[in-house]
Amino acid sequence: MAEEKKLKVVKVAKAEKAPKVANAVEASIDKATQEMILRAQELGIETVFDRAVTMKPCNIGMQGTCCKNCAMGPCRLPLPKGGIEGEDTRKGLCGATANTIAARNFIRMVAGGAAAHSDHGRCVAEVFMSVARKESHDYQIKDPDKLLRIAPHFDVATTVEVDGEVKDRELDEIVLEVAEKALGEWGKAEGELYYLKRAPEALYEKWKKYGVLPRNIDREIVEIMHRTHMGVDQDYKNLIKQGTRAAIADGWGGSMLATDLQDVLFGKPYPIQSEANLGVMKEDHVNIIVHGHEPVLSEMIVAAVQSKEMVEYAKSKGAKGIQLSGICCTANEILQRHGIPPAATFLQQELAIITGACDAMVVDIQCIFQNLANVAKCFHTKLITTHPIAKMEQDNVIHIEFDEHHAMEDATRIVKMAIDNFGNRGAEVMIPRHKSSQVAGFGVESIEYHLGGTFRGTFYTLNDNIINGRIRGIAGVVGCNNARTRHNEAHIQVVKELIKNDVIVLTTGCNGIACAMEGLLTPEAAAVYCGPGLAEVCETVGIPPVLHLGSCVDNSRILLAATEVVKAGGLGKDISDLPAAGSAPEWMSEKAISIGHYFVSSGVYTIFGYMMPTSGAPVFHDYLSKELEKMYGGMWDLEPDPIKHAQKMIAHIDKKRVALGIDKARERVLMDMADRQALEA
Ligand code: SF4
Ligand code: MSK
Repeated sequence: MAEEKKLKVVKVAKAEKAPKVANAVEASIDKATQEMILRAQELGIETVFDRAVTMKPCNIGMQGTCCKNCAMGPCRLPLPKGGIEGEDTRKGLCGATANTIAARNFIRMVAGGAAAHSDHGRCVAEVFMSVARKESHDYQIKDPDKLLRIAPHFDVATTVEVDGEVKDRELDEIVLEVAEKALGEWGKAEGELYYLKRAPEALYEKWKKYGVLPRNIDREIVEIMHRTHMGVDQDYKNLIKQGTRAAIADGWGGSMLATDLQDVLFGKPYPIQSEANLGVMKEDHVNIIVHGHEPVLSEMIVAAVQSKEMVEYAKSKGAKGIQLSGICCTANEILQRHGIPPAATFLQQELAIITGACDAMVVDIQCIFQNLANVAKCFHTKLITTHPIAKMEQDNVIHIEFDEHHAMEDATRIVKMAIDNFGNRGAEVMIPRHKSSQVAGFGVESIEYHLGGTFRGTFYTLNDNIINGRIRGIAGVVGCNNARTRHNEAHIQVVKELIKNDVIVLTTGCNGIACAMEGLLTPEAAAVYCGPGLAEVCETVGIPPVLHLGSCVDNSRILLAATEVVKAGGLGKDISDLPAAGSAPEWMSEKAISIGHYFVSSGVYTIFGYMMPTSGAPVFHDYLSKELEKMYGGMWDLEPDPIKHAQKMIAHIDKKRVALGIDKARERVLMDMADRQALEA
């Protein structure tokens, strides 16, 4: 009924004036997305792609120079046409300069991103604590090995001396002590974050020298909100210093804690085969889609859909089974650990419902369009919010608040609701046939295993191949889609250009899903898309040229992988010495800014596509690149053109190869320990 009503309304509207809609081919490079944009338009259902045509962004906001931090504003300081000549006299009512305003806005974005990642981490730490206290019976410690790996970083002993004999400590004791220390990271009164010492020593010393060692996670975020309040910090250098401290608290704190504790609870990822794109949905199955970021509930949903009871129940309702898939980083979490296929990137979320085959979409936190509720109204889809901090105002949205104390019960209720809804589908289901195979599930440990082997158990082989030039360098390409740019185009062009030039790519987030949709996450892709050196390494070891490391919080895995490369030797003493670069070609979220800034502060050349929200304050904008590079060795850069973007990364990688004296090494040189020591000296 709802669909009929909607269609009628649109027909009337069309007769009066055809609404402006997106051109499907210009909106996305992906065939499934193009088909579904046209399908949505045929049904008269508006999507983000159409709204991007009808609503233009604010130019001054894009430049980062609109301040609304008090009721005397908003004060808008656009860059004059032709740029600034002479002194920059622009100021807000209070006298705030363009640099102050842009820096305040920028670090508020860092605060937003760091808060999102870290609050996610806090939720995981709370579940971890409930497991440690044996208050939650649906979760267990699945990966004691990972627990033992992280415990020493919290100064938690894993052995104990009894009568002069060293014995393994009880696991329960270790879990509880790690849980207490981990939870303390959000609000401890003294000291600094434990994990900072996991960084290369040279990097830790830089942070210390510049006074940016985070004290606790919450404090750094709160301090940003204080400093950016009207009339407080009015020096862009001092403002960005606090932005740096909060970003480090995200990357080496909240995000890294989220990743580690999730690995301990749910198991660390190992390479696993799967598929990607809307074509993973099945017409004759109950389709449940989980969307958002936290794996705490989705882990339970994975268990529930695989239970014999639920599968039988689905069959009793006429379905052949249950197809679980994901969107955004909840998808990446369950992909990495269970091989559950991602159905969609960020920009395809509405399209998943428009297939008409989504029986339930279960959302948790972050990157969820409120318009999902409007789209769901046109279909039978149950849209279920599950998190107390993320509800929707529309009356068709069901809220089932998830609680770790009865996790399996909540998950089963949700799965049952989806099964009961299977019979309510309308006649017109259209699932695009497109999907691709992928091998995902990489992490620091599995890279170590694949590229180092069990004998060495380190990153030596990777380093050797970088030193001998088969692998030119390492790139972290991550981040969102943005409806202001053609969906997936920059992601794919940047990655293809990098691997063509022998740069191995580590991916997370929606870039990972985009690469999977394009078929770049298979070992076979090496022969098709890579330069000869990288192709040879991938073929020998049997890995894809693009390694999927997981979700947004798993960018912390990239930091640790880079640290392992430093430790393995031969490539300098710090992350900033490595032939490495970071990129977010289609970024959109505040989390991307926080990630970008902790990459930069960790010594990584980091380039964004689309735009930087600092361009209206040229002095501050320059400071983010030139001055930060002098301090931390990493810098911000911007390049919207994907090929030039990748080329800038390669130029940086080559610059580092020259500095390391490995620029001429294109022939394979087998290094023995003496060679390595000579290089390290
Ligand atoms: Fe304007 Fe200053 Fe108020 Fe910002 S804080 S809105 S620049 S008066
Ligand atoms: S989901 S933050 S759109 S990567 Fe992590 Fe994708 Fe960006 Fe959300």
